[in-house]
Amino acid sequence: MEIQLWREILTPYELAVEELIVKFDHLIEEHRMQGLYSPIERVTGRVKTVASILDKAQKKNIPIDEVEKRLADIAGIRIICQFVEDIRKVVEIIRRRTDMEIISERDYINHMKDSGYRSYHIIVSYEVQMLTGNRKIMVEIQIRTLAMNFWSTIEHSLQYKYKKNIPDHIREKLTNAANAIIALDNEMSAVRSEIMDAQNSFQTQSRLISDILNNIQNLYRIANKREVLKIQDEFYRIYELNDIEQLRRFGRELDIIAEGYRAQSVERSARQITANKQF
Ligand code: 0O2
Repeated sequence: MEIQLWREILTPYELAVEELIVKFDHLIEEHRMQGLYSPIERVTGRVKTVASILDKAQKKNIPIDEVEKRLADIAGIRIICQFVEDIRKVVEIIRRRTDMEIISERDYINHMKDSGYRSYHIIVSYEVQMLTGNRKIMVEIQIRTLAMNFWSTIEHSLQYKYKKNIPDHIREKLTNAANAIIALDNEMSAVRSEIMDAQNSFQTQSRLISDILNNIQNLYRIANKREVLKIQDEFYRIYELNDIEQLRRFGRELDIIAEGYRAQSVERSARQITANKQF
């Protein structure tokens, strides 16, 4: 098949991957904006290369003109979670969505592959709107923890290096490492609530500080310079105390002052959302 034709074939898959990354990234953002712990840590995606599609088609005896119908992972999304428990939550989120329809699910977490590979796979049907009309395509979503991802990335590169014939002594090490990953994920689960508390309080604090700084910045424009400098010094003093309650109280008092100056911009959060999207 001509390269140009492959480009055309892969265009809707590229669009699907881009759209889904934006959607899952936005879910992370929504959780954070509401002060909630996000079960999704990060999202990546890729469209399989033509070489890799041809390779897989050949191995599975799939004729080229049936590749789109029979290869479910031309478009792939990878969702990385911090804890094993988060994977179930992400699966529930995907099940509830109306913009994608689940075709199949594979649980390689409770049913680890012989290689030691662990991950939760969902194949969804996802509609993209192209210039030429709407197209429903299959997308494979892989959901796994940071630790599982570490293992599978290393194993994947070794498979590539040894052309899928990994020597026994390395295979053995990978099996040991896979068991260590299970133990690590279990250990992390045991301290999950403490880690989540620490992360939540860090997020609350950084949101509070950013609100205070926004208020001070707004006051700079309209209030008396000397008064704003005094407020700023007070902020630095309280900040150094490292006491979230005092910071909260200061934030509330500052809100009242800013309100008095009509400086507390209602557009603030809208502007913050726009800024986040630029990254
Ligand atoms: P790549 O290079 O990541 O795209 P099947 O439905 O069982 O006939 P398929 O499609 O191989 O065939 O399904 P499976 O086994 O669920 O694998 C889908 C993808 O999961 C693979 O895609 C890998 O990305 C990942 N995967 C599966 N098994 C392993 C494993 O043992 N090690 C690692 N590192 N990844 C694995 P590709 O196309 O094989 O590879």
